[in-house]
Amino acid sequence: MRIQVVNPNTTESMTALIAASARAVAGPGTVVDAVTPAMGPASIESHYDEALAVPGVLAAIAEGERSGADGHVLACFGDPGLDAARELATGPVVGIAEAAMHAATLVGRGFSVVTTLSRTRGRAHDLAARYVAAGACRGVHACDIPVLELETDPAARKRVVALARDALDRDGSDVVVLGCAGLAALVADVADELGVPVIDGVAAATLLVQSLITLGLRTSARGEYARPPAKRYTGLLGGFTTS
Ligand code: 5HY
Repeated sequence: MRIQVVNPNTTESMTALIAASARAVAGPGTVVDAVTPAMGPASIESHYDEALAVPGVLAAIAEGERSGADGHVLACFGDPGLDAARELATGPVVGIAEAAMHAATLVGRGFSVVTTLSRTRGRAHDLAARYVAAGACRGVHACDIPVLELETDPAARKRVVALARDALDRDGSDVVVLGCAGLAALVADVADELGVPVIDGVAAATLLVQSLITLGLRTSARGEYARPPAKRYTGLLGGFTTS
């Protein structure tokens, strides 16, 4: 099977990190195609970034469909464009926040999210309210390291571990969810230091899509996720016109 893993931001080094996390868990019969959108923000740290990431994500989903992808992962913790992507896809589409939060509820009673900028905490709470039962997400905490500095900041690892430890104590939680695709490389460090399940959404989403495909499950084309109605789009979005 072929799983397309879309990095919704346009930073190639993050796409490479995401690809490594996905390929580390994918089964022997699974090919992971990691892609960077042709347009969009260098990183996603605000509602504005998230909105402007969606056209590039949808173009990547459409291209993946044309090239035979059996399913898709949206590898940004805001799950940008998830529902619209499901309207374009035949196979399953899973966001990394969605997968990580669901996985967290299967291995603990309450989880804490550790993410990047404080301003994105509200989005994580909104997604938790959509994906999991009330009370499952006990708190969202930000290390306030910009997404693109996670790879270069020598203090990132230490700060993320300390924040996760503090989050577990303050929230009374027993699982940590890493709230950024760029944190995937720290999953083992945080788990070893804290001795609790730590979940990287890239790996969780890759295996969830792989499992759904193995089960023969595709996105339902009946009702809300049916293909969008034919529409003319103008200006910069002219290329999205559907017939
Ligand atoms: C991500 N931004 O996973 C999110 C992290 C965030 O460019 N990739 C990004 O803070 O929402």
